Amino acid sequence: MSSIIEDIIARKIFNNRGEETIEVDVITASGFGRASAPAGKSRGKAEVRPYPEGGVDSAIKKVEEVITPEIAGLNSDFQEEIDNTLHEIDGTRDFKIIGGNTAFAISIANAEAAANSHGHLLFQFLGGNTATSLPFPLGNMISGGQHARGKTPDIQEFLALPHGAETFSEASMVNVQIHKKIGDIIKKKDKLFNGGVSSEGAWMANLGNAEAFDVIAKVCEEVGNEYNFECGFGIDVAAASLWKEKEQKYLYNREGKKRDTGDQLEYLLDLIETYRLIYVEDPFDENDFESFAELTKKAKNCLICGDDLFTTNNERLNQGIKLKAANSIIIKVNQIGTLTDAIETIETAQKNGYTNIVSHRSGDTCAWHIAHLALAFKCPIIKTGTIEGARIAKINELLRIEHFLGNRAKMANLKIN
Ligand code: 2PG
Ligand code: MG
Repeated sequence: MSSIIEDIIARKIFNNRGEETIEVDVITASGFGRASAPAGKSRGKAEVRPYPEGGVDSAIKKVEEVITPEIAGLNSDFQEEIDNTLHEIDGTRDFKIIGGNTAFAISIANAEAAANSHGHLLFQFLGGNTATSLPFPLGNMISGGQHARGKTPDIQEFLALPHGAETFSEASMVNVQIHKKIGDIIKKKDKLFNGGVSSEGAWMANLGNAEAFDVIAKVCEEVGNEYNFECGFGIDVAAASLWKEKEQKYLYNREGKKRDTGDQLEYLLDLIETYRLIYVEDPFDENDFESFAELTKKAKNCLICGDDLFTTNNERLNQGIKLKAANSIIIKVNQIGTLTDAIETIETAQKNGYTNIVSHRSGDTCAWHIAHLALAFKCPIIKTGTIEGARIAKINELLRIEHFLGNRAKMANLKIN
């Protein structure tokens, strides 16, 4: 068995939005790995650059002309060495030269190729025998903000989290039921509703924020009662996309309201209390660590999560930890570039009592690697939508893993602090 890399092949494929993306095959002497890069719509400003100038075509050229000659011959077992080599080849902090998505696809394909060369599944190769805890699925049900068009809510995502489920199959089934029931209610409420969904498969409907809260609250309660366990819910405000720097206000277009930072804090605390939200992602602009900290201090029994705030970046996370800015973090490997970079951030989060939430992007492919990362790195939550091809690919992979683990499978230890 040899994990020595013989070749890297890069090609252009599409994501679920029909945007071009990069896919990479890493071929070792006795194995193979394949990964493709997702794409964000509401991207954090501190994310690495997805592609070099010239886009996917130019990224593919870089793989052929510059990267493969350096990486072929290395051992895929040594993930850090592969990832460091990618950094050395690029030489910039934000992967401007080769593109963060290029680094991402090679890094993840390499991990899979190494696992495959040893005849292991990815989650076991990376996480060992103790990787048996399945994450709770945080499922997007209603889309708004930059993820939707028309008269949709200002808040980007309304998400269910069936944290009382005993198995992953049960949790994912509950999310499917919630999605369906919300759709039925919207159809009844709005005769003109045509069943439109966003790229994450969440309903894209003529609802204000308050209506969306009422609908998801009612349905989560109903379905939770049916299944006899607690099903909470929460939101991704994606507040950086509402923030108007000049006016120093959050603009809620649909609601016709502007909120300054103080109003925003009050509004969110009120929502958390009224709807018993257990999850609030990016409640403030991505540079407002202080207001994040205010909310984290004041909110009870709620995960306050940084996505654009941290961009999976260890330095930004350390800054947040110092300021007590949040208690959970979104992990999107392509925000930072390589698996090694993401693992560093995951470990910092774990050491500091943060909840790691491994996440898809709004533009995604049917690659399922994040399902394996959740188990390998003991992330208690996976944020990966509910229904839609690229989301189902990840959910189904977790169902396969649960089936494969049999009675060793258990749900992750999730604390809503
Ligand atoms: C987010 C994500 C995924 P995007 O804001 O959390 O839902 O969106 O991939 O567009 O950054
Ligand atoms: Mg987000």
